[in-house]
Amino acid sequence: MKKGFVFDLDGVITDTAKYHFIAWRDLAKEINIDVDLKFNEQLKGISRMDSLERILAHGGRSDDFTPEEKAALAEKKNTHYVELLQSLTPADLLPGVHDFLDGAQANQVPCAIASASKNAPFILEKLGVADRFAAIVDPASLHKGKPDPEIFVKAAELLGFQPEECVGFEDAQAGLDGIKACGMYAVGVLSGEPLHGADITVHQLTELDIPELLQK
Ligand code: B16
Ligand code: MG
Repeated sequence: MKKGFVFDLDGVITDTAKYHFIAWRDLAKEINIDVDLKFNEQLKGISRMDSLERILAHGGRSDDFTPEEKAALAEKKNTHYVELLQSLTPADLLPGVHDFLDGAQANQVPCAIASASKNAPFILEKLGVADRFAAIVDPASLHKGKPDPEIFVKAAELLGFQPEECVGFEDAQAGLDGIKACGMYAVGVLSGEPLHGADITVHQLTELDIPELLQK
């Protein structure tokens, strides 16, 4: 019997990947690196600094910047990203999310957020669902990013459960690998790219029956 739900944010609760893309693309352009939508796929679920490192490697510029310059580049991207986030409203919840969170509440299943994003609390406020989550893992408190399972173990712990007692929801392969590595039941949320290793995949949370899911 499952007792808690652990959600990724970007790609599961809302689609912020499009804003990350615009902000990274514009930043990369300034340093003469081209980032397209296909490349952007591999940044999903990856932390801000790791995303920057991947972009620099992609452009063959890994050794061209000091740590201070890299921090400034990441900060610049984030400032642009946060500007883009200002337009978020509850209408930006992905289809079925609102009803699913209602269902979780009705079934007395506490929910947590396991997102690599340091902007998660702000995004949840803008979406009007911050009060639906009993816990939000602070990514700054982690030693390793996804695909390491640490963030999911921490989310379960904050809910007061073992990872095996939780269901994890992810749209990115890195996150899904983390969920499986700690023994959580994994729901893969498909958004184009195939996902490997999920216990079940859906296109929208509306496809799931909560009482049935809790029996897994
Ligand atoms: P920030 P998730 C991730 O969110 C995004 O998918 C990834 O593209 C981003 O780099 C990361 O958050 C960090 O975000 O720059 O806002 O701290 O999928 O783990 O919810
Ligand atoms: Mg995601």
